[in-house]
Amino acid sequence: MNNGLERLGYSNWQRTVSAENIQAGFSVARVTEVNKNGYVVADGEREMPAEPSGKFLFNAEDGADYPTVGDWVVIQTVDDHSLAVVHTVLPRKTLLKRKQAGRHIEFQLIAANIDIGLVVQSAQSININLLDRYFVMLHDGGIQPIAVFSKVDLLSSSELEDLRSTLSMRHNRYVLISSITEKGVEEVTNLLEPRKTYCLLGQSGVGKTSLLNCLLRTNAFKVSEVREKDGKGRHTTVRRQLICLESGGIFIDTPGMRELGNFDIADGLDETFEDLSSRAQKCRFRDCTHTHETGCAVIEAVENGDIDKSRYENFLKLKKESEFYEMSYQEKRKKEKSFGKMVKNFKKIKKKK
Ligand SMILES: Nc1nc2c(ncn2[C@@H]2O[C@H](COP(=O)(O)OP(=O)(O)OP(=O)(O)O)[C@@H](O)[C@H]2O)c(=O)[nH]1
Ligand SMILES: [Mg+2]
Ligand SMILES: [Zn+2]
Repeated sequence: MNNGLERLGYSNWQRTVSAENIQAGFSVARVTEVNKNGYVVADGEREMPAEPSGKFLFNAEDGADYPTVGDWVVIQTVDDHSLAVVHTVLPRKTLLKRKQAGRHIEFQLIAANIDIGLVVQSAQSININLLDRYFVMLHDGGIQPIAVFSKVDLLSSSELEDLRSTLSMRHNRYVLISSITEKGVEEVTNLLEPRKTYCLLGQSGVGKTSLLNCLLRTNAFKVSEVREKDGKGRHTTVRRQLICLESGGIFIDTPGMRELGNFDIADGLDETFEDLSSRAQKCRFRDCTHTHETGCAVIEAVENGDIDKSRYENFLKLKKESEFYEMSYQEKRKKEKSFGKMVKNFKKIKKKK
């Protein structure tokens, strides 16, 4: 195997699971970019545009079959390496996707073969519940999450202290950074492991690309102001791209997501809310929903202040949502109305308390 592929993150695991898919005359490459015209792949020596073979297109059944950034693919190069034809997407170690609501439940692929997800939020407007959603999504996909709070240069020292104490109530791993003063950037650099793939996630304008530029020590990638008035701020990063750092870490920058969409998250829930799920084992009833039951160890912990109330509420919300999306589309349609009612009732109960 060539060293170039290793530098792009080709691991022993990948090599083992891919062996039977690679025939003589074909080679392996990684998808480094998805843009509106197609793909770009890298084989460790060169980068080239790529397109799926006719057979590939014929066999692809849904969106998840197509290559996404971070994928390892089997290619054949043509015209003296000026183009790669993609024949197969190799088995994925992890896949980051979100569900799009619609007639059929469809997935939008975000990136593949990510080891660590960096969820970026501006320290000025932290949304812990949204952060929990990202963590659940990442855990569910077998990806290790780290929270990055950016733009700390915009906080006063007392605001920074408040932020630290809010975060101490949570169980998330986090870093505070500023791409302007470079505070915390070294901490991020020290976290990075060579040949591991990192993905920058988070809403538009939070400073994902700015952080990447800091890590790269360049201004290679375009960043721009958020349009404050309507909060819409065009997406500056419009392609998903994979970039290798000198330190050996591999980064995928993504366009900001305005919404996370809905996702199937049962497994990720337990990991993200490990403090709650470990208590839940002490509930009197095995099928305890932790909403009203007597002998519920979770409610008890919330009441005596061991578990943050808003954290508990977000857990319940995400749990309901995950159960809801496990149902088939037909069932979903039927239950849509009663689900709405349920949420309303839940809110009423909360108000009464
Ligand atoms: N004060 C301050 N501004 C920052 C910092 N990081 C980024 N910004 C600014 O925030 C704006 C958006 O930054 P980007 O890096 O383009 O944000 P992004 O998350 O990549 O946005 P999309 O590509 O649209 O998803 C730019 O004007 C940056 O200069 C920071 O640490 N401090
Ligand atoms: Mg960007
Ligand atoms: Zn319980």
